[in-house]
Amino acid sequence: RFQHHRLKERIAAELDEVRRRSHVLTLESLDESELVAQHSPLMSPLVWDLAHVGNYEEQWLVRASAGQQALRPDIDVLYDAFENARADRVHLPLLSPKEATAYNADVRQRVLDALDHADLGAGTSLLAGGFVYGMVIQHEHQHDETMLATHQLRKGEPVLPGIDATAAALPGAAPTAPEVLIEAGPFTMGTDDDPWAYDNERPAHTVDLPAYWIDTAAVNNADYLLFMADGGYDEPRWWSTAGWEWRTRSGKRAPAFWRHEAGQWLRRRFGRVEPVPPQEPVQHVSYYEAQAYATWAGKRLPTEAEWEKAARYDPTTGASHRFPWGTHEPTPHHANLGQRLLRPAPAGAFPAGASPHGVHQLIGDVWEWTATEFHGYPGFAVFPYPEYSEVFFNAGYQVLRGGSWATHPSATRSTFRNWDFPIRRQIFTGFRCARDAEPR
Ligand code: AVJ
Ligand code: FE
Repeated sequence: RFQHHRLKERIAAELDEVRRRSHVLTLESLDESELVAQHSPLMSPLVWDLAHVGNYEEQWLVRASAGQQALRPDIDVLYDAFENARADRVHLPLLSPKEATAYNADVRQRVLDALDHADLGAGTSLLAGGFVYGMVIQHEHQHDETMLATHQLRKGEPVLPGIDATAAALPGAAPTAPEVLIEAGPFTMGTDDDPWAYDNERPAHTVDLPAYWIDTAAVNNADYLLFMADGGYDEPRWWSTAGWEWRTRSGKRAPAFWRHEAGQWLRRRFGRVEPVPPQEPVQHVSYYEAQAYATWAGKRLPTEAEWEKAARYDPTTGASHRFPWGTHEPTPHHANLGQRLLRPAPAGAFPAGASPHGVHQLIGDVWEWTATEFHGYPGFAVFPYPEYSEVFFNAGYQVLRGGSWATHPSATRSTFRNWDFPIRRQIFTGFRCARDAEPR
């Protein structure tokens, strides 16, 4: 009982925290005309995300869990992501920012009332261990990261608090070795017992990998500029067939949001134009650009299993942990998460977050492209609905791992799987390289 009391307090605090962040990204930073505008055909109007997270919360915590009637059955269809493509949402009769805020508050009040009486005991129900609350909290955090991508695509003056903070407070020594060897052998991938893990992270299963090398840091802007200076964008031999097709069709020759001016590379970050910082991990590159860089460097992208082994396997005990550093919840010493800095940090800034093998910053900073297409693990079972994961399996999505500086600590871990199309660049994604230990 005491345990559940603590869990409920944590759930209520996390619900409150995520809503505050959603409000910073909407009501507190932009006026109504910008909230209802389409900043990019890739993204929803921000006011859609705002009411969508409330509608999702209502469906799962008010209706499915507490068994109550729908507050606004008429709006479900507007906020169903499968009914309306992102580019079309601006044309729907959406709730205004004021209406969305009132609706969300109404939902939240019912959720907090129901939480008081909820039985979070054992069993396989939605409520067991607080799973469905974790699902809803993580969902809103994921939309907060999506809303931040909308802010990045938005034209205009900076509006986000913290945009002028520098990364200078994060020195940290660069990792001593550029890459480490992960010995051949089995490890436990995925999880059976992580209380907030999504269905796609389950079940735990043994994967036996040959030995491989993996970089201790993500590829940084200085590295990436060498690839560009070496004509990387003009050499089909570095690119996959699909990648070269994308490169020629799109005409892209640099990461998104970069521009070359008066002999130097600048980037636009949330409306602020600044020189590209050489030591920061490169971000806003497509899977195809990541692949081409890796090939040019004589390496390749890690598979998803290689990434996860590097991020959680402890060779001295044989155990797989929730985080590279072990089981401790992420703190600001472990990783660059949670939109504290609005940018990735240089290599070595989080020595306390390194893995037992000495691989740095696997969690936080930038999502990392892997060489694996999103799929279900052996023994996968839908829980609680197929539209979260299953409908995206084997459908041309590439797995992303680790979380970015924009990801909240409760919405990532070493088993967490994200996915997107290989051409996408608005997300906060970079990559690290790997290579075989034995010639194939
Ligand atoms: C896991 C980030 C790919 O945003 O499409 C949000 C998360 N699912 N609402 C997405 C999600 C339903 C999902 N990603
Ligand atoms: Fe959603």
